[in-house]
Amino acid sequence: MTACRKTQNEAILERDAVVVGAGFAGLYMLHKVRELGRSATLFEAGSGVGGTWFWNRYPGARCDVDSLEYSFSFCEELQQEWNWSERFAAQPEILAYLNHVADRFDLSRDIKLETRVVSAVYDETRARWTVRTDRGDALSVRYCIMATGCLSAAREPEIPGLYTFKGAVYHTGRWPHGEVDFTGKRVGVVGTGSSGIQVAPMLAKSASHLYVFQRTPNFSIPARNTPTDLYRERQWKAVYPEMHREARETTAGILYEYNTTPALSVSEEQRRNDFAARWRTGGVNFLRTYCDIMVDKSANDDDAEFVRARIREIVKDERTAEKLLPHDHPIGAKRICTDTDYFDTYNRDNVTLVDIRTAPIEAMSPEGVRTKDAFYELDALVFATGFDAVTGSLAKIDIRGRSGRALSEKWAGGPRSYLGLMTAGFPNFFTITGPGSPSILTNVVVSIEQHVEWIGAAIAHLEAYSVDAMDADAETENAWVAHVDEVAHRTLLVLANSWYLGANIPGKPRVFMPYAGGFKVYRQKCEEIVARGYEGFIFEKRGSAPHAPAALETSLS
Ligand code: NA7
Repeated sequence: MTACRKTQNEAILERDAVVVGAGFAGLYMLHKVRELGRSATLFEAGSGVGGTWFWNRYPGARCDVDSLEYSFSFCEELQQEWNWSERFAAQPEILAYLNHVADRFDLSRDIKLETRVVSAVYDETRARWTVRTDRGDALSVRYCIMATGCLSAAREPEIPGLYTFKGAVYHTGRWPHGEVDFTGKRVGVVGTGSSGIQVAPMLAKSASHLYVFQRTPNFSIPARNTPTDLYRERQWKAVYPEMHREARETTAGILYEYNTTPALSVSEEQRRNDFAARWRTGGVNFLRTYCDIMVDKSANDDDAEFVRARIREIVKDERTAEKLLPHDHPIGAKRICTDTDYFDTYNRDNVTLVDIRTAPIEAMSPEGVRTKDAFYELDALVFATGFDAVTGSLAKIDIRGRSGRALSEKWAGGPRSYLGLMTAGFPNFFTITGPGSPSILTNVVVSIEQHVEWIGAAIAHLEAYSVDAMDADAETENAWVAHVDEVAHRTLLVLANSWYLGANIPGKPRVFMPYAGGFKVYRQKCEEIVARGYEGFIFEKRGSAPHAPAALETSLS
């Protein structure tokens, strides 16, 4: 339904749904809402579609999930017609894919670019959301769907004097369009997470000198990227739906080689051989060498020691190698990185590792960076300092549910949701890959598809039975939040100061945000909850109801 309602001062456009964000999640959600015969507007802050892959266009940006798996499965023709050129696609190719998806499904006519949603307010009397943007749009919708992404609120450190620096400053998560030429420049990179580890080797190739400012050394596994194996691609395409179905039966939503053997049940020699084999194959599959690496500290220590030994082997200068060895967290407790020649980069004469753990950055001046014990003259500075993950983009929007309660207030002690899909007190407000769902611990495209399909089915259900509003039950939500926390504490994931826990943002409550119980278990729970009549959800129905099924009737409040 599309209509226009005039209030005292403004025209408010009426749509069935608003979708916020035009990444993988938003594009598929828009398509899904349309499939249901409902109207939707998608607002996107960027000047193009692509979400994470629109913004993170820094040199070296690349996915760490196999391209054949990091793509949509909802349309067989789409799967068949798209050809990936590499095992791990680089950012431009993923962005081209998402543009292709937008064109193929004619999504753009409902997408408003360069428009940031600033508020979403629930009106209990009408069971509708009023959504406003920074361009003056006002939309009244039944369904408010946040596809804002887990890694989209880029974070720049506050360094005294930063704005006096006369060189260029970049953030990997907000990289400019067009070529940035570092030829002959003295460049600094702050941060050695995935982005820093990907961008540093690229910058080292053109910069006259590259300084990598490292606060915490990180584990990284060689990606071993290759051009697409055409034989393998043909094999996949012959059985694409089966491959995706199989992936949905796994812990990570990825067809890794999962080993069910505990690490310490085999000999030390066997472990060395197994780790070495996975190291040779490359990729994050490395963490699946044994089944208990993320739950047994001794198994994890052994794995970590193997990687440290490889770093010592690769990096020729011993002092640099020692500084690069991660010791402060279990391997995999921070998102494992994959790289192309990251550690080798330190063998170049034009690359210096600067340990800012022992001598922190104190200030910037027009000429460069001053640490506690030295000054580094720079022409450009690249922040690879990460994101206010999972909740950061939602926190930027003034979201108000029942009785005008702000989401920021409800989540002041950490995000609270039921299944990462809904949060009690915010009816018809859905989050795709929200906190409390497996999201970034999985192949996020698989998680996104599962969420979009779940939300689509919920909307179809509400429409079929003329239900006005669906909400999470507060008690059930409390139980889910406790469960998410408890599951995380069964693993080693909580032993790092990671963005999973919000530990990278000063003042952010330390709560493990994604659901660590695995994709398969989570998906089954979601399906069972629906089969039991949307157990743990509350339905509100105002007008006279047509026939409602028993399951719906019992849950109507
Ligand atoms: P990450 O993984 O959060 O890494 C950020 C890096 O920046 C990390 O090494 C941080 O060190 C460092 N950092 C952050 N703030 C500072 C300050 N103030 N000073 C010095 N160093 C700092 O972000 P990425 O963009 O690399 O990757 C995010 C995800 O995107 C990744 O996991 C993939 O899933 C894709 P710290 O470890 O906090 O000491």
